[in-house]
Amino acid sequence: MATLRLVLGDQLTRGLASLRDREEGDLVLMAEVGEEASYVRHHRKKIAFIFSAMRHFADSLREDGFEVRYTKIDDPSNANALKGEVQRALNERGPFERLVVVEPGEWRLLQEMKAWQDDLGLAVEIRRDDRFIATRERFDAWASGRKRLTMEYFYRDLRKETGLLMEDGEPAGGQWNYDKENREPLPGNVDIPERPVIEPDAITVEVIETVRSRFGDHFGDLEPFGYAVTAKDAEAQLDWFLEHALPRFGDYQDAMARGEAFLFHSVISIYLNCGLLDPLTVCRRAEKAYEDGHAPINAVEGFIRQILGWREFVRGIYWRFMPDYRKRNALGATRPLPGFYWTGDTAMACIADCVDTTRKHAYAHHIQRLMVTGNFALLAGIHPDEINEWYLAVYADAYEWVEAPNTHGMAIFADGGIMATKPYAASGAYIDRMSDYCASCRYDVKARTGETACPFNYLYWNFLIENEARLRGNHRLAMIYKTLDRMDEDRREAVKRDSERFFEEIGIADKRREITRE
Ligand code: FAD
Ligand code: DLZ
Ligand code: SF4
Repeated sequence: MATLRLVLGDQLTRGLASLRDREEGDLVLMAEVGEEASYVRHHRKKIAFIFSAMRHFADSLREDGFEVRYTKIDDPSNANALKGEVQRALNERGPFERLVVVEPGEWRLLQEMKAWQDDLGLAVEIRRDDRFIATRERFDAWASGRKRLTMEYFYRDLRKETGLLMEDGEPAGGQWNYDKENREPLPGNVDIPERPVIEPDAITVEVIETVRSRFGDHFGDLEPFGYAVTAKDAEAQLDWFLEHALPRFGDYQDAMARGEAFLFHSVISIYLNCGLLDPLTVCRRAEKAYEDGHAPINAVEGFIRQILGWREFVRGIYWRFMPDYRKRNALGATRPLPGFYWTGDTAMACIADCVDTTRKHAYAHHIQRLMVTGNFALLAGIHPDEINEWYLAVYADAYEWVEAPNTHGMAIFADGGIMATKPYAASGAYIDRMSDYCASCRYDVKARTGETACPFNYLYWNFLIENEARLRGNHRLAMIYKTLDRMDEDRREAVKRDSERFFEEIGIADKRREITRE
């Protein structure tokens, strides 16, 4: 009997484990469903990107001889849920011997799928997702027995195992990590290369119209739409990055500039995460740029570390610690998300720019996510559920396996220190050093308290005061708490007063959410 093969919206890879052993009579099922598009209110550009990439992928499978059943979001008989679509396929095209699917990237959906066998009365085979460089078992073997899980050590092991940037068993250039050379602010005279934009084809245009009419109340601009939606075009975007931006990626990796969304970043996470690009191939291409003398070691090592190091590491963390991971609220944060995360309507120039970029492109680069919107959520004590939901919804590359460790762990320290040894808290001085935001801001980054002072400045100390009982024991914060100890009572009071006033102003002072678990 034939096999039904379900392919999800982030599984658009020709060599996917569920597509490898196809036989005559098998049917591939793909479905645009309301449930996946709305379980968080995804950015409209993200939905358009995924639906268009899904439709192109279905066409490419048909060209390769697969029989594909594809349900569009506006199909009147759409069950609007993945299980419902499997059921419809069974009713209309069955019987099938089994359903084969690759494990999804989110815990909630994996749990749901595990119940399908009983619910549907059909054998369900959930295969491992082998589109990562390290398996989940590889990560667990490395992690077990260790007191601290440090990305750097996992990364070095993977460097040795893959041979990436290794020369005679030693790291290329003599150092494992060039992080200290990745922290330059942007000089005024630097030329930012112009990125190629891909014109939407007829399929994408149709999808954009459908998303416009069905998801009108979701956040984000649909147009202009310039992302690749096929593996071929995603590869061309990678080629462009390797040629034009990689050489300076290392120097300006942490820099931010007003109105400049992409700078020297690759903008490939959206393709990697839905399967249009392969992580190991991307790393090998970058390594080749170093070997050819096209890009320096600090750029290539920095780039490879993000993919071979961080991307693999966060995936390992997610699956090792879920579902407990997302329930943690180590700092007992309870405030609701301020409305300006959606509207950008704030006098804080840094936040306004990051929200603007996010609204336009469903993209912001790492330091904008970590040190601006993430840092603000940390300092203001935003409830983890609210800020996680925002990150999961607004970025086109967001799936919980990668979003949660970065947001819940790295940005807001809600995991209590699994991802980071201390909270990434910073005052306005950091943002000022790494960007040109403060020059155009209504607030004064040099002022520490008072109505015109940069809110990051007093919120920083208020955060340390509010969390003193939880954080004073952290030896990496010892110096900072010594400084707080030396702070006179008047300044402490001013910090608390300014923070309360500011929370009032932005409408989050009294609306506290319940803490589920510290
Ligand atoms: P580049 O800067 O060019 O880096 C190259 C690649 O490295 C990226 O494409 C990505 O695949 C990988 N990478 C870099 N940093 C990380 C990281 N910390 N974790 C995992 N992979 C990384 N990344 C996502 O893919 N999805 C998310 O939902 C996501 N949410 C984030 C939330 C917060 C609060 C923070 C601080 C970071 C988040 N990141 C997320 C990580 C990072 O910001 C993005 O991967 C990166 O900005 C994507 O842009 P790029 O492709 O231009 O990356
Ligand atoms: C993100 C997303 C969206 C918006 N829509 C769909 C969809 O309609 N059909 C589908 O199969 N997948 C979609 N996805 C991706 C899934 O949400 C993703 O597969 C899970 O979150 C697991 O990572
Ligand atoms: Fe952001 Fe403060 Fe700088 Fe304004 S002054 S841009 S709020 S860091």
